[in-house]
Amino acid sequence: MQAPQTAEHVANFTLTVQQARLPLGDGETVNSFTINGTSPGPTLRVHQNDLVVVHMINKSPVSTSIHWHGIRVPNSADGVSGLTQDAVPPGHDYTYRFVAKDAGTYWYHSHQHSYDQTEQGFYGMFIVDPIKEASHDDVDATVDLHEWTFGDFRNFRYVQMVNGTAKQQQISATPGQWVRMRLVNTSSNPKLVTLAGAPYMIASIDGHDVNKPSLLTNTAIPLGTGQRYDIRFQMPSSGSVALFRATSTNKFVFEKTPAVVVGQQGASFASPAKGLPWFNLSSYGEPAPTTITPQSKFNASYTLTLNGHMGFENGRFGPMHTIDGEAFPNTPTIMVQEGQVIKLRFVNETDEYHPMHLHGHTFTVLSYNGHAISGSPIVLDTVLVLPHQTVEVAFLADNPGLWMIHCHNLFHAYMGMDMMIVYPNISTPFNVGNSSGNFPD
Ligand SMILES: [Cu+2]
Repeated sequence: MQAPQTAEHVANFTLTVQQARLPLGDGETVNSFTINGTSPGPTLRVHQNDLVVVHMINKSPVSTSIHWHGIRVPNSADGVSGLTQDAVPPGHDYTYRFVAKDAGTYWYHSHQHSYDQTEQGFYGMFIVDPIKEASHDDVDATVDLHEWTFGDFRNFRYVQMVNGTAKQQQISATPGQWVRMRLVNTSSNPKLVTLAGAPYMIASIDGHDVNKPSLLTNTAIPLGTGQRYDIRFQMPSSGSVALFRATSTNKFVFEKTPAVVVGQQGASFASPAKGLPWFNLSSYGEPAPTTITPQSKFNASYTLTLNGHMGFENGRFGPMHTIDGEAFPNTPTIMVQEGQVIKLRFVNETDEYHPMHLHGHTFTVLSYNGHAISGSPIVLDTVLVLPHQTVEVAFLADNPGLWMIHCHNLFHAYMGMDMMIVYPNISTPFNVGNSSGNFPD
C-alpha cells in the first residue's frame, strides 16, 4: 500500500513546520503553526499523475502528521497518526509519497490533534492540474475560508479569515476574463458564501467536475468543513465582482462588506439580500453516465445515525458526538472487500451540521431525504449533512487499507464522531492513545 518509487514526473516538496506568533490582520496576534514560515502553508501545485514526494520536517515543539484531504493516496501516505504512522516528534522528519491520480482542488492539514493544529493554522492548498484542460481560466485564485475563535461560551469572539488574513482580499482581473475561484472551507464551522456582480457556475465540487453546470445568480452556497467548490465566472464589461460570506457562528447572516473583491477595487456593493436560496446540488447540472447510481447493486448498505449526548470523551466532560449511539473508538467498524460497492446512509438526528468525510476514496451522492439526485453525477469526499437530513452515498472499495470516516467539524471528530472502514487481512503496527502519543483528532 505504497506509491511507486519512481515515475516519469516527480514533484518534490519540503515542508518545514514551526510555531510562530502571527498577526491576523485585525489587530489580534495568535500562536499559529506555520509551514515554510506562513499560515496557510505554501500551495502545492502538481500535474495529474505526478509522483508527489513531500518531505516534512517538524521544527515545532509538538508531534504532528499531514493528511492529504480528498486525494486517493495509498494507505501508508494517509497521514493519520496512530493509524497509518506514528505522529512525528519534534526534531524529526517524515516523507509522504503518492501519485496525484485525480485533477482538482484539494488541501492538506494536520491529522495529529487535528482539532487544535488545523484550527491553529496547520494547513495549505493542494492543486492538481488536469492532463487535459476542460476549460481555460485567465485567472486562477484560491479563497481559503478559515476562522479563529477566542474566549468561552460567555465571552465568545471569532475572526473570519481569507487566505490567512482578516483583511479583505483583492484579486486582479480585467473585463471579459474568465476567473476560477477555488473556495475551500478550512474552518470547523459551515460557511455560506454568495457572489455578486456576475452570474457564475459551480464547475467542480471536491475536485470533481460537474456535468454541464448552469449559471447561478442570487444563490447562497453552503460549504461544509473540508469541502471545495470551484466557481467560474466571466468578468463583466465594467465594475467588479464580490464574494460575501456568512457562517453558522452568526446564524448565516452575510457580512456587510465583501470578503473578496475581484477586478476594480473600491467599488461599493449592496450587501446580499436576506433569505437567499441555498444552492442544492441534488438537481444541478445535467445527468451523465456514471458507474454508481441509485439503481446500482450494492454489496452492503449501512445506516450511520449521527447523534450526541453529554458524556466523557478524551478524558473531558462535554457534548459527545456519536455514530449509532457510540463515540470513537467504540463506534462500529465497517468491513469491506476490494471491488465491493458500499452504500452509506447518514441520518442526522441533531440540530447541527455534519460534513462527513471518507479517507482514501470518493463517493457518489445518491439521494437527499429519499429523493434521488436528478442533475449531474456528484462525486465528493466530504458531504455536508444538514440538521435532520438523511443523505445516501455509495463508494467503490478500491483502495485497500485502514481508513477513517469522520465528521470534519473537527470538534465533533474530537468528541467522538469518527469510525473506521477496514479491508480484510490488514493490521496496523500503530496505536492511538496516551502510551503512543498518537491522537488523530
Ligand atoms: Cu459533525
